[in-house]
Amino acid sequence: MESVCVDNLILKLHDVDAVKFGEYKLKSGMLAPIYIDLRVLVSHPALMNQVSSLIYQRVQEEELQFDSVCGVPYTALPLATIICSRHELPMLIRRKEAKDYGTKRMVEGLFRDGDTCLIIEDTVTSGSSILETAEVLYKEGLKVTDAIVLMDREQGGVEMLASQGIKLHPIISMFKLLNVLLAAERIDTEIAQSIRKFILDNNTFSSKEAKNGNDTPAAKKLCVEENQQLTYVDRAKLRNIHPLAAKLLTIMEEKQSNLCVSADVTSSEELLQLAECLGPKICLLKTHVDILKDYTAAFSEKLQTVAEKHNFLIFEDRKFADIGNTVKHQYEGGVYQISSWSHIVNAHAVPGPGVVKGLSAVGKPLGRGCLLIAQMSSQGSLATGEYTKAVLQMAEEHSDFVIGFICGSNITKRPEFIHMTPGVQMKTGGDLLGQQYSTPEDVIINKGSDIIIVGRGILEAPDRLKAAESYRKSGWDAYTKRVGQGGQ
Ligand code: 5BU
Repeated sequence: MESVCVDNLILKLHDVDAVKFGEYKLKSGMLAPIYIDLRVLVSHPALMNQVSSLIYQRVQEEELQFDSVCGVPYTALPLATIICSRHELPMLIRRKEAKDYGTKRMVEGLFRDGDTCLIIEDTVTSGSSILETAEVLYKEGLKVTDAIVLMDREQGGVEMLASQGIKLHPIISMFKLLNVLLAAERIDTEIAQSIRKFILDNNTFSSKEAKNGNDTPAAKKLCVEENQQLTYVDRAKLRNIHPLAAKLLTIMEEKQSNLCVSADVTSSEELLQLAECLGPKICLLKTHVDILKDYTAAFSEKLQTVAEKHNFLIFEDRKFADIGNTVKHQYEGGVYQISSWSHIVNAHAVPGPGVVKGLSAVGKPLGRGCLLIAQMSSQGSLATGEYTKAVLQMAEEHSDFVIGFICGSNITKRPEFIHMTPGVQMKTGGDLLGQQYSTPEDVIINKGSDIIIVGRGILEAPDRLKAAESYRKSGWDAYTKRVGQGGQ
């Protein structure tokens, strides 16, 4: 229903020339193959109503909590007005310039110190106009946690705002817009392709921005080396981070460990001994509970006790990959009752968003988190390119439950997502069944991942504890080098 509505809106926006194709000079001087001008909306009252309804629908779907609404001047101002009037919500108006007589207020309307204000915007490229409005609101003692935008050009705005603690909820993304116009034969494949390339090549959330000096100090710090210098502890403090991700990042910093041991053993006693012995060295213990020959509920209780004692989290590498209704049962019920003891699980994105929704229905109320499998370490994996990008988008749309990815390299600059990489050994190479190994340094420094997942590199070592310590140290040294704290 919702997607029919959005598709229809996209066509209407094209009809009224709010979306144009050709060669357009942007404010920055750059030539762009697409131009989006939502200022024309005011001349089309039916469209204004449709857009306002979609924005409010999003507010409800996301269950956003706020005390007032502010539209970024000027285009989003009438949209905010319609929404606030229709739903009887208090509105604030941000002045572009303080008037030189009277109160000199920058924000008009009633509010209290500490109130939360929801920002509404028509289109986002870098996110700077939302940030500008948020900064005016901050000065008045207001908080901004969320913003809704009709059209996201997917050029880094979501990531930049996330780095500033603002979660952006886009209604139409550039890629969606292109797909709809392509399907309706309003544009041809060549134009769609050239715009996709332009968007991917012109992401504004990059080190260039920081060098230009256009950013706030926090954004500058985040942009250096594409977000690689932010510490785990800095990320744990991000305003919009999932509490479980924050907990994991805090454990990592406290234990100086970005090591996840993959406890691929077949007896529960051996697994518990492993957890007890390696517990102090790890931030996370990964299990494949279905390879245990003697699983009992008592085992999972004991494992939780060891996890608490040594302060690590448990990650059941279950790789859910069915429709929402089935994964719900697989996660909650059966012999293993995974949701009752595993802090983190993972899922393939193949079934579409239903898999995340099904898992989230069980896991979210328990404070659990999920990793989406964006890439795999095995040779010939199909999880690459466009698939990986679609996984990222799915994660962004469900960031209240998805805390990160299984991947081979950093796939998003959004610092609240944790990247975990399997296929790690001290030497590169592989096994006879397609596993491929990278070194801890390569994974953390060159690939920009956060956590190394090590199985046989430790399990097959003559001294598992000694091996775990050397992986912990390699992973941690690589991280300190990456964030520029090495040798201190
Ligand atoms: P190894 O012994 O370090 O090769 O074990 C790697 C573990 O990570 C093993 O449990 C796999 O099931 C798991 N894994 C992986 O190797 N590659 C992947 O892409 C994913 C999981 Br997803």
